[in-house]
Amino acid sequence: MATGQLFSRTTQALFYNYKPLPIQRMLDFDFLCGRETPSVAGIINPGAEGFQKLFFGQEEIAIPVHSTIEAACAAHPTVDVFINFASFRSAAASSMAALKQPTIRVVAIIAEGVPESDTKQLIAYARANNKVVIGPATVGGIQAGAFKIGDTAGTLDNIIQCKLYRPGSVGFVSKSGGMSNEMYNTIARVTDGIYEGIAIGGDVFPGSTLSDHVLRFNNIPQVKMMVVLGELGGRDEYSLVEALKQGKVTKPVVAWVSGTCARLFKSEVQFGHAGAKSGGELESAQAKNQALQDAGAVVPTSYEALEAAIKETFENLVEGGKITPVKEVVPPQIPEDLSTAIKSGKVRAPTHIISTISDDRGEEPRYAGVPMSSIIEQGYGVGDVISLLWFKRSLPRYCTQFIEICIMLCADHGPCVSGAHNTIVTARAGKDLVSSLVSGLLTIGPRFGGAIDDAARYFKDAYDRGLTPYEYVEGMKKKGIRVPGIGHRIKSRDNRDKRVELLQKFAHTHFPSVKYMEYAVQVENYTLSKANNLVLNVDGAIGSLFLDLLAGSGMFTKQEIDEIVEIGYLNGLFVLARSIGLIGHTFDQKRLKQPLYRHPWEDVLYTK
Ligand code: Q5B
Repeated sequence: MATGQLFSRTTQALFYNYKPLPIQRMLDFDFLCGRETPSVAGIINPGAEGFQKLFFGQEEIAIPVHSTIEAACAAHPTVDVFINFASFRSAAASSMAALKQPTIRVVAIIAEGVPESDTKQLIAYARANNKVVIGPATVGGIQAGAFKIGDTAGTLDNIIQCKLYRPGSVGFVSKSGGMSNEMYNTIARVTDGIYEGIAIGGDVFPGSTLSDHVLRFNNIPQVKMMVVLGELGGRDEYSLVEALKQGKVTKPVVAWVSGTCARLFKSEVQFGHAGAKSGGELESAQAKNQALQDAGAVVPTSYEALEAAIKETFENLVEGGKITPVKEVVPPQIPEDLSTAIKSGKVRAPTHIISTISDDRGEEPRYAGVPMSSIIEQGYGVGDVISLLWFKRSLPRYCTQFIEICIMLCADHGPCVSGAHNTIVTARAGKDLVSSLVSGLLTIGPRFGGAIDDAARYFKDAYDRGLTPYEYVEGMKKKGIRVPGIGHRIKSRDNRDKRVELLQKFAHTHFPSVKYMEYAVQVENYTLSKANNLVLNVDGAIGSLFLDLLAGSGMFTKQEIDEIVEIGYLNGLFVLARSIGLIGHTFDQKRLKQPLYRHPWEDVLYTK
């Protein structure tokens, strides 16, 4: 293993697998330490590329996302740390790929459950190539005031409490990540704090060992003493014992091997980590503690006494002039996330959107308060769903049936109408479904299909004001406005529109009143006296009948009816209905493999 510093205030890492939380925690730590550059230079998200927005202090930054380890390393040649958040299934392969990159020096593997045979290969490769593996099954490590791996040291509050935003004099190494959090706290209480802390992970074969890190700390001038937290099981601690005996460790070491309670159990005990099981006597916590003490480490009598032992060792170094405790600094305040602040009730923020018709936040979506399961279980139809989402209420069955009839009758009117023509031409130009659909929809307007709202507006105004059909039609003529809902290209007195007849028949049977429709028929009688094709068309029939529905159902106030007419809800019926046909025309053209449409020259009058 390389000796000396693993990290610095300028170290940058590549983060494997997109995990927003630990990355944000690293960036928040950077800000707390006053780093100038973010410690995460790039993210590797297999198969995805682009940028991820995250916060660096108060500022939003875009971190590049790469789809492969090779691409990420090529794009960030100065990055030498690889933080691997892959699952146990892919952690070994991705770690090996990272180790093989010439620029990568340190690989931290977070996953638990990496096969031991795979880890052994990683260790062998790292040793042979002078690289460092931290983990697997680790939270990572931290160099106080400089660089932090993923979730190491927990929340920002904990990091501040443990003074990890600035370097102290203690090098700490432990097997357990959870216990290292506890120890950061203990060490901050009784010393000037951590210089560097590493959790090597609880597997039987850790990528780097306790003694690897102690020997490395021994070479770092800023580290004045070491604290080691081992655990029962395995023989890792004995390599530290050897190093101590051989005089390779020149700085004071305070050590404790936890798991002394294992002897209270009658049979072999397996603790949380894969490697933490009581094996033979040599692997017991007692034996390892004794060996460490014999080799010269300061070993307390219990875990409870560890804090006092660290304190005493530190104070001796201060007294001996070997440590000048660091000057305290006040870390900057990390801006709180808006969502967290709102949750805690500290701030309020205005919303940017207001919505009243549906809600997808609960267990199931709701349309105007009605849960999806009721919609299905109670046999709601499309008309009911339209009632809920457009009118925000459940309408009586005859009303929703009327809506459904409108949708069915207007779904299509052959390939020759404006909308279908446009859709067909677009589909034949090779465009996709949505383009073909909207190109047809865009023709819906005052002349084609989109006269329903105006028909309702003008019929209502004329009827409510008591105008005779003559006064109404002639008044419109004076204003130069065609009567909306009247007239058709192919329908006439002698070739009535069947759709209009069907709508009228339904309304006569089910509606309490059809006064607006009857007025529209009187208007039609008058316009037919002018020209044969000035019939009440499908738009006029729907417009006038919807006025009857609104007024006669008793479900709407006068004010609400005025608003519906004023806003113009009713063209929506044609838009919705005709979308069905236009989609059909798109599929039809594609199915028939129709070529690009070109209008024939003979059908164009070329003139000057
Ligand atoms: N004249 C629909 O016109 C059409 C008059 C009028 C007073 C009128 C026309 C019109 C109002 C809008 C309307 C919905 C453009 C129609 C639909 C869906 C569809 C379509 C499909 C489907 C037809 C000849 C003479 C002129 C005009 C006069 C015409 N309409 N006067 N009020 N409303 N209607 N649209 O046949 O003296 O010669 O100058 O704008 O309700 O879109 O199937 O095709 O399901 O897809 O082209 O059913 O009526 O008649 O323009 O040559 O006019 O009649 O002023 O008089 P035409 P034009 P003059 S349903």
